[in-house]
Amino acid sequence: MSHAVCTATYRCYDDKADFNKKALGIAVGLTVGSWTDLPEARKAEMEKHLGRVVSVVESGGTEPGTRYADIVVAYPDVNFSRDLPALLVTVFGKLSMDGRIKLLDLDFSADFLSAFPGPKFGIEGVRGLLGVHDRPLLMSIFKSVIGHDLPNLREQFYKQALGGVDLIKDDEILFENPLTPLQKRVEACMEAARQAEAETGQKLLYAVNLTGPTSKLASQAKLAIASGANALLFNVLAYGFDVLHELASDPEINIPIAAHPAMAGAFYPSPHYGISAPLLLGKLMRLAGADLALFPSPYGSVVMPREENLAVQAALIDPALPVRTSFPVPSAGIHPGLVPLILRDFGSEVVVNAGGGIHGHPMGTAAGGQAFRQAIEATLNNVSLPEAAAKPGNEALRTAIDSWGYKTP
Ligand code: 1AE
Repeated sequence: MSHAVCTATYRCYDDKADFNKKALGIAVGLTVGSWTDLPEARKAEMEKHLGRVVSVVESGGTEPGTRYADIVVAYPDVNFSRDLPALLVTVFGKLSMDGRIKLLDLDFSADFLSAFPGPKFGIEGVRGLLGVHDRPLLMSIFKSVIGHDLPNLREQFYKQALGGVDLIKDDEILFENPLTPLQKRVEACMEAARQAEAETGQKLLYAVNLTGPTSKLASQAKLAIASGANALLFNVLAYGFDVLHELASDPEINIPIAAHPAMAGAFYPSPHYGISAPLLLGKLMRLAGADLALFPSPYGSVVMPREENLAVQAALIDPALPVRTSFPVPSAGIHPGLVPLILRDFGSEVVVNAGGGIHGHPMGTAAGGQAFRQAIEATLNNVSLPEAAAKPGNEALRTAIDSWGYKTP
């Protein structure tokens, strides 16, 4: 009789190991513990709990450190509850500390997936809230937030909003603090958003950083909403995927959640250890309910290889996963001169996101946003950035590319 399973794909490096034996050790060791020593009657009872090796594909050379195998193991659903902590501890709990092994991917049974509503808004929902359907979105990140008071933050917000951005997010290092407490921060920033909208006619979402002890997060989120918040930022990896899942599943938290990747570097960059970027920052973020998922780009200051980056994007929008898509937000060190590369790689379903690339604009913060919007418009119209920058009215873009340069795809 076949049972529902979730499968894990690992890459295991070892110069000498018998990889088939290693795979069997994982499948048995992480499920029933031991198999051959069991009496026949017990084997029959335990069969439904037994992990199975699906495949072992060996690769690499004879040079030391290059021999590896990709191992796929199926884990019976009956062994774990329908939550990510249970699945992650099953497939990569103790194993994550046992030699050079990296978790590359997870595939979930339909029954396991049924416990996950995924993002409440996703790409379409976020676009719907903003009323923008025909271009990539633009997000601006607050910079210089610690030690600033409310009037200062409000002014920064207003200038960002005047630049034509669609979203503004808190910096991830802005926590609950006496100068700009959550409720007052939301009230001040949303007031600035209304003031800017009266001038620009443009709606925007403000993703306020949801912080503090886990037990208070849901009530803080509801307080933010009651104060007028229309989006949240959340440092998912510091809290765990299950916390995002709880927040995203709460019917009263009915605003988009942007997932920040802080701490992800502790998990994905090694070829030998941790969890792959597409799984960590793509599939799991989406399953747990991220409406927008931030991750490093291949072009900016914190760099992820392009192939890996596109695999993160693919996981966020893969139609095979039966939940809404998450907006890909390649980030860190982005400036207007990189827009053609971002749009080449991500198409239109992307949020262009910048902090320093907006606030550091020589003509000021509002011009920083305008330069990005001009770069996006030019690229969508197949106009090169230097050509667009030479046009009347595009001084902001001209100054940006004079400052930071530009890249042609
Ligand atoms: C990968 C996350 C990027 C981020 O949160 C951030 O603050 C970027 O700032 P800039 O654009 O590098 O200044």
